[in-house]
Amino acid sequence: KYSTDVAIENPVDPPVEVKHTQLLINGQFVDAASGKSFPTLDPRTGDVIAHVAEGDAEDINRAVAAARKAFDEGPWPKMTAYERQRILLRFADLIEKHNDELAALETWDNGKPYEQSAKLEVPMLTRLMRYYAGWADKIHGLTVPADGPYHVQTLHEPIGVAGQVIPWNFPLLMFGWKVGPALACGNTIVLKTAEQTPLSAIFAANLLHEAGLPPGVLNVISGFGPAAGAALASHMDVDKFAFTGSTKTGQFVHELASRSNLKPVTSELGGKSPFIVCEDADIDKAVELAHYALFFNQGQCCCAGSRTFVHERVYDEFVEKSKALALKRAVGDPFLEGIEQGPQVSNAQFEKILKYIKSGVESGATLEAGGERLGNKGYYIKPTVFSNVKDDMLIAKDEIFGPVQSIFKYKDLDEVIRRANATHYGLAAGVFTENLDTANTLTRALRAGSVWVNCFNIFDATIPMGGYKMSGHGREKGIYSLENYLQVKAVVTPLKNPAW
Ligand code: TXE
Repeated sequence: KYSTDVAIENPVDPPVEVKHTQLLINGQFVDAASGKSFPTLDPRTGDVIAHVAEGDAEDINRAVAAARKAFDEGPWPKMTAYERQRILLRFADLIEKHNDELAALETWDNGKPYEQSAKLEVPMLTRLMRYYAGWADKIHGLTVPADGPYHVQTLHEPIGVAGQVIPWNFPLLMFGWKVGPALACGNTIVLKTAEQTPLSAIFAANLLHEAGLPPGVLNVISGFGPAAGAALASHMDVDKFAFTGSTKTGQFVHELASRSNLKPVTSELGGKSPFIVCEDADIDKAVELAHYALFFNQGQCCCAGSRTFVHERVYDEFVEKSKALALKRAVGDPFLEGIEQGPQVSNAQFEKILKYIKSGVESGATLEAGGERLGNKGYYIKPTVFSNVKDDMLIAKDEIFGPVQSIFKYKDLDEVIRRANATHYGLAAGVFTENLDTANTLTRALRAGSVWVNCFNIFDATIPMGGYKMSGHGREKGIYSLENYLQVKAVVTPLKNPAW
């Protein structure tokens, strides 16, 4: 069953030291203007890992001024695209070199399995940086065949100073998704990390300077949302804002951005993604993928397959097998080998999830597995499975963001399409069938930014990701992410001799 022994009561020593805890402004590590700091906690114990400088509006002002200067006076936007590309490539090499150190910081601060950080996420960050380095010298405008005696061309220019606020569930990947396209396009940046997980991004930003990034191009502020994040979203000198976090905060920052200087906003917000298992699906594979779709990263994924819809003919078998898989999941100290699930990121998230589990039981869903904390220390929760979940229950509607799988029963395709789409969210969906027509019908009918067929959680650097409806605006990764960081300028000049 769960790996409760030594692993939770006696946490192992993380194989890394914390080197950087200050703000990074204009290429220098500095304290917060207020002199304040806040503790970042180890989710395995609730103990303090380190005290980190606590940036607020004044530090945001300092960082924006540095980014403004680096943009307006250069050298960054004025360097050749090839020079920018080479810095990003050197950065990727440095990430690779420091893979294990970055992975250990990520796991210590966030609680995710070290193997996941070291073998999947840090390598994905390296890959992302090489991907965006590749774009740096391939961004250019068009020649336009306008009516009249004019030569018309478009210039694709960087938008300016980008403000970026990232969450705690994938601190390094969110850093990469935001910083990569902004830098490739020649922008400068002020990035605010999440207060739960400030450590890995400061380390990565320092490597980027080691790779040759000029001062002021990337400024990193640790701090809280209302003080630092809101100041960034509403700053008059910030030209573009990008946000990943909750839908509620997303609505707020969209408002701040528009009320200040109408800066464009891209946002990646919550989700309640359907995972649809048809009667002809390969059941064992679907059970495994549905489990992975929900439990990956302790269930703390914006695109988690948190509504598992299963056809009535295979429902009982599916529930039995899902329960068995959840009971087998290896939960424990994330630094130990073979651990699949660590603690939730914080006490607030831990409490929120336990409240949802209680509400699931009270509203009449069947608790098949888990349903309570694991051990007496830290923020561990047993992998939880509910069957007989009804659409009007709270656990069916709200984003739980934890290791809680909800399994629903359906009869036919039209019904499941209607129910899958009956949500304010629209981030992702999974479709499990061997029938091409069924797959085509579902992929077209589902209102979601990503539809994975017979697979899930495929996050390649080239694949765009983003939401329909209240899951956000715009796309990250892939070619589509570049337009978030570019202005298009139309340049029109008269032709002296239009015949030629
Ligand atoms: O989110 P917040 P929280 C969802 C998930 C989770 C819930 C709450 O359901 O349980 O949100 O998490 C910054 N102005 N997601 O409270 O508050 C904050 O400092 C500007 C889904 O952590 O949205 C952090 O950097 N910024 C999600 C970031 O916003 C503000 C990932 C996210 O915090 C701010 C995380 C403000 N007023 C949570 N207030 C996903 N889409 O992957 C906070 N922030």
